[in-house]
Parts: sequence; structure tokens; C-alpha cells
Amino acid sequence: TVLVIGACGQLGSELTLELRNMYGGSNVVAADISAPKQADLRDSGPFEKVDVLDTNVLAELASKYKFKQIYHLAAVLSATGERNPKFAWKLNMEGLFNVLDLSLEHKVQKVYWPSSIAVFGPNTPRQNTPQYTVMDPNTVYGISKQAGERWCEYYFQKYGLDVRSLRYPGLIGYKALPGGGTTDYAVDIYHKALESGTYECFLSEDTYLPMMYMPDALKATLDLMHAPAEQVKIRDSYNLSAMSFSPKEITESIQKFIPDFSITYKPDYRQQIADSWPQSIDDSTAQQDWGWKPAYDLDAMTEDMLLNLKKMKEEQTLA
Ligand code: VAH
Repeated sequence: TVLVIGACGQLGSELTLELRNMYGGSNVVAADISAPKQADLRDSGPFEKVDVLDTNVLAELASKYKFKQIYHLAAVLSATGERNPKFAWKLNMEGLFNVLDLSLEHKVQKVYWPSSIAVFGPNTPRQNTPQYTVMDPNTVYGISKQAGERWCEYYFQKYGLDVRSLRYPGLIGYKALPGGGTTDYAVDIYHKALESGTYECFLSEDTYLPMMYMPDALKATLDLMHAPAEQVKIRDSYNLSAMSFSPKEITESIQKFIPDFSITYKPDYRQQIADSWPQSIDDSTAQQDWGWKPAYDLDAMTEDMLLNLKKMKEEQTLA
């Protein structure tokens, strides 16, 4: 059995559906602080209400289901984290410790934990950021991801726990709304392009950020988890990359499909967060170690996003 903690989140909901397709619905337990709203997620397999800070519930579930793999995706993201720094640190770090210790105790074979480009900071080289480099994150989220990476490597080296991790760029998908990320403008913009034809962007027009379409993120995650352990040489977290673009460039991409789409700019506190992150990532180590290769570029993502969002909105109006 596989456990997905944070299964109702932007990544968790899509990863849970993918894992259920792969392993069978009843073999993938979705866990989150509240029940799934999405019908496909709700109806495709078991759900357990879990607060990742509650070690008793986690232990009960581990005894009940005898998990072979755990995907721990529950966290407070960058923008929300700056609003509640102490809680973000508590949930992100204690949650990780609870899962690492639970996995050791219950002999979980493989653990997945997401890191982020947020582990990099203002003094990190911003172009083609290398796998090993200066990391001075200045968001609580980034600090918790940097510390989390160190602990994942520690549990691997000291206790032999097979925990694997990827430094995701901004993730863009159509199935679930994101929650509190700085890169989430790149999801909102597609919804607004279809709903109102215009979007007020909270980042400035030339803010370049590393980004990835959800199908590529799912592929990378499963490719990493299915790679033989000896190929997984990086045990803090792999740099991962697909593309980089700015609000100006994603607007131009959308205008190829919706010519009269327009954008205005009103940068807010999230601009400082974005400015502390790299503009492009060198993921050659992931390419070498386990054959990473993305499939989607900006226009391919735009076409697929608009197509699927349109279909979903039509279904919702019909429902
Ligand atoms: C965030 N979407 O914005 C997340 C991600 C690289 C960004 O970590 O916080």
C-alpha cells in the first residue's frame, strides 16, 4: 500500500490519481487534513483524515495499512509561510520528522519528500543554478526545505532510509487549484484568460522563474521513485527543470490561442520572494543519474491547459 499525505493539494491530488492508475485505487491511501472535494479523487480509493502533526494517527494508519511507500507532500508554501512563519516552520519540519521516524519504525521501503527551488536565495547564482551551490533562502518555506533536505540525507546516511526528493520549480496544472505559492500566478492566469479575458499579475512582467507542467512533474517523481536505489546518488534533493518564462512570455503564449487576452501588473510582497529565487536551473545531474527529460514547453503547456480548463468549465456548467 502507498500513503499520500497532502493528497488534496495541487501536486498531491494529481499524484494520487496517477499512483492509483498505476497500483490500483484501493492500494493508494489519500490522507489530508480535510476530505477531498474533487470527485475523481474522492471516488477512486480510500481516504483518511490526517493531521501530519498527530503521530498517534500516523502510527495507527501505518499499523492498519502496512505502507510500503509514503509520499509526504503536506507543507505550507512560500507566500502563505511568510504570513505565518512559526506555524510554517512547525508544520513543515515536525511533519517531516514525524514521517521520517514513522517510516523507520514501520520499515517503509521508500519515502518521497518534495523540495523546491525555494531552497536557493539572493546570493545563489541565478542562471543555470548548479546542483551544489550557495543556498541562502530567506523565506521560511525555503529555510524549511533547506533544513528538510539536510535531514533527508541524514536519515539515508545514518539509518539507511530510502528517502528521495526533487527541487520542483513552479508547478502548473489544471486539476487542482494551488495553495499559497509565489509561482501560482502562472495557474491563475489561465483561469482568468478563459473567465474574464484579463489578468492582474502580482509579479512584474520580466520576472523569470523556473516552471514545469504538471505531467512532467508527475513523470519526474515516478521516474525517480522507480529508479534503482544505486542510481539515486543525490540524497538531499535533485535540481529539476523544464522551462523558464516571465509573465510577459506566458501572456504572449496565451495570446496565440486567445488573441485579445490582456494583462496588467500589480506586484505585491510576492515579488521579493520571486526575486530571491533562480531564473533557470541546471538539472544535468538528474539527466545523468536517472534519465530525466521534460516533454512540455510553454506553448504545449498553454494549449493543453486551455483545452482542459475549457472542458472542465463546460462540464461544471452542465453539471
Ligand atoms: C511556491 N509553488 O511558490 C511553490 C514552489 C518554486 C515554488 O515551491 O511556494
